[in-house]
Amino acid sequence: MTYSDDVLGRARVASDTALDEYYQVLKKADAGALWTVANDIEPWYPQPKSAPMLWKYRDMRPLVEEALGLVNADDAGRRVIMLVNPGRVDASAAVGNLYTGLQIMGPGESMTAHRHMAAALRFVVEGKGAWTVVDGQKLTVGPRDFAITPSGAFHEHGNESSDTNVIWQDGLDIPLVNALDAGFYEVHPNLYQDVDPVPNHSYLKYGVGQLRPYGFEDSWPKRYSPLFAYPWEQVHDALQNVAKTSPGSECDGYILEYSNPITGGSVMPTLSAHMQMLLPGQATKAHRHTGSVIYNVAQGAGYTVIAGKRYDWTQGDIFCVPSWAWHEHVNIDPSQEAFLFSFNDFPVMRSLDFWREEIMRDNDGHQEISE
Ligand code: 1HN
Repeated sequence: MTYSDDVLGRARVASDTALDEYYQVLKKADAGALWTVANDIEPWYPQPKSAPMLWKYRDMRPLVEEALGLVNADDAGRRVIMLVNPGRVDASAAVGNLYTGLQIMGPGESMTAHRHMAAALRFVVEGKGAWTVVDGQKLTVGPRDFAITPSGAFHEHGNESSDTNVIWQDGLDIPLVNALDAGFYEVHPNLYQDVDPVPNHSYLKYGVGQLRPYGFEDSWPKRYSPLFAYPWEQVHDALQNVAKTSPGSECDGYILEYSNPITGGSVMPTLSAHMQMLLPGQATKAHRHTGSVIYNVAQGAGYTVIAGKRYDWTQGDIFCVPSWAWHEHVNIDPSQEAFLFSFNDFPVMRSLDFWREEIMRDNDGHQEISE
């Protein structure tokens, strides 16, 4: 494929008065001439409306805390500050078809249960005492833990600490669900779920790494993971271990996907998530792929070059990579690893056969940095 804009075989009808009048007539008939839009609606390669973005936690945290004093969580439904891409304001998307926000819960707060078509995931940024009840199972989550709230699963949550706020990042596929006009929403008929008396039930049953639950397959017909929460310590140890065994990925350092223990696949049909580790001083090579990614800096300091521009990050910062944008990561700390949590819509890309990836081979695999 070539990426030139001016070639035979592409729409190139010059405008004239007769045509302009004809276009007006078509418009009145709720119709249009394909050749006036063909090159835009069938680009040579993905042309996301989303820009690469970086939201610094030191800027966002005070704004999120301000909401605590301004709105009651249950009045708001959820007390969430969304991160909105300037190119995707209409869809409330942070990038592509992914939504993200920072949710704050004060000590002792709790919210009522609901469910919706959109799938959600959480990554805890700070605070102890957070819990969520998903499908009737209570999960307790702390900093850097990851949890899922699959499509159609009732969920409610709160903060049972007496003195600290909890801030977690929500990730949802809302823009995708809305693009497909498939959104449903339901408040729990009793406002709260009946809760399984065993906390962290899904972890006790399915969270045992290489020990595959035997004989439970038939009882889990759902397409999402039966394991709802993934503790940070395990992910951290697994990354340290895998780093002893191989040089890792040239574009991602050491990277693990949170997976469904029954299938080995992504945690949900529309969203997947990763944790990756960059060794002290490590610089990866650039690649680009279809699918959008939102990162949360779990630990460390460094920068990511996205589409030729450098974005410096430190713990708690959130940044995004639009589909098909070149990106490469650098850990600037010479003595400590950096950890990047991320989530993406790769399962959608793969299930529709839309997945494409390219590794940069020019310039020793690195982008020219423009600013
Ligand atoms: C939602 O249900 C939650 O349950 C958070 O915490 C953010 C954003 C859009 C739609 C539903 C939650 C959400 C959301």
